[in-house]
Amino acid sequence: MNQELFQALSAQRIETPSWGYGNSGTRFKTFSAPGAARDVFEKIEDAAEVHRLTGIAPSVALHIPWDEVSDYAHLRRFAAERGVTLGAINPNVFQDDAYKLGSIAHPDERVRAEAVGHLLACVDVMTQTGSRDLSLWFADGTNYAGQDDLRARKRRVRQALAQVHDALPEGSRMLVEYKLFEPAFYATDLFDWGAAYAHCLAIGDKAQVLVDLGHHAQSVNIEQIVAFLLDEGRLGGFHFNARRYADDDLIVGTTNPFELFCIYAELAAAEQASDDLTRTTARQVAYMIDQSHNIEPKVEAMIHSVVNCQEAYAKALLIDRERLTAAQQQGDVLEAQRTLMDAFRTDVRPLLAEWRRESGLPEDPIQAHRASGYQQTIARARGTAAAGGGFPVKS
Ligand code: PSV
Ligand code: MN
Ligand code: MN
Repeated sequence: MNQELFQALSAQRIETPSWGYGNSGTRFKTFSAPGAARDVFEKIEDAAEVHRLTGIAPSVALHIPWDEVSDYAHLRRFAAERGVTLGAINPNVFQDDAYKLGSIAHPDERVRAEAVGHLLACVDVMTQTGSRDLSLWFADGTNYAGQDDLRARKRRVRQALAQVHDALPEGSRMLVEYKLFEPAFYATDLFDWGAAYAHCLAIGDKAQVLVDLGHHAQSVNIEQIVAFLLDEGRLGGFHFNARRYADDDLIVGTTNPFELFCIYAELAAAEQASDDLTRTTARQVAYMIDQSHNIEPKVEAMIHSVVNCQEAYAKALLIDRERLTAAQQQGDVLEAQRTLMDAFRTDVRPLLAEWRRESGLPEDPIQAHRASGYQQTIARARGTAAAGGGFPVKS
């Protein structure tokens, strides 16, 4: 296999989310899955299994307080013994009763202070877990016109984010996620990439934008947002998933394989860019999955997700860049499009099987998982834990 291609595939990383291994689901009903992880230790065991079979998922994101423990050093060792590390820390300021009208944008200063206190406590957790990224998503927003002062809310958000930014240790980052709507339905305080970007620019270099594929209006060109943020040096990370209607959190690359390919096409190009800022930004992007599998076997669903990202990236690496640039410069619209489609239509499964063989991994991770009996073992050992009803989800 081409050496450069092999190296790029070996360097790919996908972080899996702790909340994807527990009983988590939709707004309406969370179905109990046999063997679903019951605590953070079992979630880490499952994440380690995904990494063992895929070789490119060596870290697991934590959600605090869902994954809160009294001894993070112990948790870190527990993960290391299983061959994984603790990844992004995701603070949760959307489930307490106090946050009914928001967290960092709440009209009451005391609630804002409580929320910022939790975010700062999570910065402390990061230092214990060895995490580089604090991944921030806020449910803040309003349901009715006139419910609150939109400009005041923006200022409250800015102040809180700046406070957290300034508490971040050197070398760490805060990833600011945006979302068009839900749970607020009239206005969301961090409603799109522009709002997140404006806050990041204002508060400092450690703040970058996180793109969640499920958080846009229908037909928004996400790869263009990606290209723009890469070029500005402000793309920090991804939450991969697939959507059809809203924030569906389905398996990445199922409803959106071409979108996923186009996103990776931008990233693969930026990784080789001659511009230093773009190249270093691209090489530090945190790739994470943010899904909650409700009807699927969870570990297998996660392997499936990681493999889908790997296939999209492999296709992006196969784009004939010289041919593409020549067509673009000649204004040859259809040749440029065909160049991209040639890569997209390539069946990369044999190539990836070869890469896995050379990397000492099972050629077909899903088949290997099915044959391993892992699912049956955890179902026996853990049983079927009772799951909750509707929202709150993903716990
Ligand atoms: C919100 O929809 C979100 O995508 C955020 O990333 C959260 O951290 C994650 O889901 C888990 O609730
Ligand atoms: Mn997300
Ligand atoms: Mn989401």
